[in-house]
Amino acid sequence: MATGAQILADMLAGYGVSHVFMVPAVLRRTFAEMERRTSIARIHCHGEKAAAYMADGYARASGKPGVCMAQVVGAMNLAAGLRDAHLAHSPVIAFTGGRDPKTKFRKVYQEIDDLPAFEPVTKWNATVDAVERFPDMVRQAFRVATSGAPGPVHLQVRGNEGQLDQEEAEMEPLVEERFARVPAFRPVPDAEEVKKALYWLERAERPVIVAGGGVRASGAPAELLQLAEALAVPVATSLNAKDCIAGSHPLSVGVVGSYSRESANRVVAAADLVCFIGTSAGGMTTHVWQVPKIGVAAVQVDIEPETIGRNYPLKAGVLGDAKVTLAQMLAQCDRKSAVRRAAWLQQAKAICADWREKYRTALESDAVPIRPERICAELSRHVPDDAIVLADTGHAGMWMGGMYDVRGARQSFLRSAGHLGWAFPAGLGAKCAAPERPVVTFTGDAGLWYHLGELETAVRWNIAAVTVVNNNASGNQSKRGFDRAYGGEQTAKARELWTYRMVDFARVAADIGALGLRVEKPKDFAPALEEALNSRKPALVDVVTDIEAIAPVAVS
Ligand SMILES: Cc1ncc(C[n+]2csc(CCOP(=O)(O)OP(=O)(O)O)c2C)c(N)n1
Repeated sequence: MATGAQILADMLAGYGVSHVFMVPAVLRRTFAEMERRTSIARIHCHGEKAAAYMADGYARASGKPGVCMAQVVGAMNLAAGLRDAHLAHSPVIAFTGGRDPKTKFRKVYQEIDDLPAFEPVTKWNATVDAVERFPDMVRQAFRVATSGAPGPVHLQVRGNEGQLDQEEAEMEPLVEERFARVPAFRPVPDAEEVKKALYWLERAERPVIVAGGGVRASGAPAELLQLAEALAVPVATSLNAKDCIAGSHPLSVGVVGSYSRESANRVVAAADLVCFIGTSAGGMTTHVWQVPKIGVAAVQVDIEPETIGRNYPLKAGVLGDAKVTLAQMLAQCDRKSAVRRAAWLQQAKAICADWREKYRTALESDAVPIRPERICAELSRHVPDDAIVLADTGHAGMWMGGMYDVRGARQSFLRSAGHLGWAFPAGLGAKCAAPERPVVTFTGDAGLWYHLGELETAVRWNIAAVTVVNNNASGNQSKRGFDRAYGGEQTAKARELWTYRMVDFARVAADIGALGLRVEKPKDFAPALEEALNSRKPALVDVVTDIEAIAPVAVS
């Protein structure tokens, strides 16, 4: 006989989970068993949404499911935190306490029916109602989270605090290693469809590849580059797949879409064939289907059948794992066809050179207050070769998507899929997943404020991630929108809609026990970043930036 708590603790350890992120009180007995039976770190956070973001950062940094937990009253806070994981196809497994059939509908303290709230943010949303179901339900949770296009899963455990874990049954903590990380399966594509995709790619005179997060999930960046090089095809990426090609690679044209680099949008707009790989070609990556225009000749490779052709009618649609498919395409492709694209490559290069020239002044700016473009350029140069870099959304995504360059295959780039405030806790989760790698998070001050309390969590656990704050005492991405809303130029009073007090976050950080460094001059940024990385402590680099700096809008 075993308790649910023993089984759950053993199974999480069996799947290789090293950290769980939670706010008590949930699955208390399981936490006691974790201490007795495993070396899993139980990261006790200040908020459930941040706990979900930490689990998400952990998952994206490692490819292993990230685990977060909340009792019934915190369940919707946790669900809110799964929104970004859902949009980003990140394998997060959320456990919550839930209603007991013996007492439901009787106005139990703190209780409502939370289950529907998890429906739109999960691939699978289920209840564990009898203790003997722990083994199969936990296995299914890992299976769903890691297979196909990955995504979040929710298990609601009976009892407002999941007290079902105290009960006993005859059960075994059997785990299936295949589902301990992404990708669980590598489906092999249909040979005819691979041939068809190559047929179109080889004949195109101005083709471009648009690579998405599926390429990273599949571990296929090397195969992507080999195919692009063999056929001489420029590569644009979604923001989610920015780390699939170095910014300095001769075929790299940048991030395409809304939070993008102008050169990528120009190249994709001029292409005569677009090859989508591991991307849903959604609104963000295509600037609401303006780049490229619907009707362009297109081929698509994806692991999800319903994604293939959803947004662009196709000449060929290949259902398969990105790595396996790209390797097959590489083995079969006609390398001689590359000569057909010499003029196109020159054109793409010229477009990229134009972009660099246009933004050189901003990227090298010595202005005080500091320009965000300069921070991005400093990060491109100075983050270590094996760093994990995270960017928040809004302006942080625009600045980093457009102005930052990944330097090589050992660097990772993770981005918020749209939720302001994601990056700081996600960076802490990423550091838990990869303690040996430097983690550098770029966020605005509005983004930081959301979960600033988690700095105490970072100090308590010595999670030595570095957070760079683009501190303009505002959410100034909103400035342009409010100018428009006021019919041209906003009133002075309208600033109350998007500005804050200027706060010295370095002092706040120091008070909490982290390293806090304030940077007011561009030349002081690189030494501060180095000091932060070397400190081996949670560190916050608070950069005072220009409130008038507005990121360029996407070109369509
Ligand atoms: C959860 C959530 N709420 C609201 C927004 C809308 N939003 C996007 S950017 C932004 C302000 C960003 O401010 P900050 O992080 O300080 O960066 P800045 O624009 O100042 O560079 C807001 C409110 C969002 N993306 N996510």
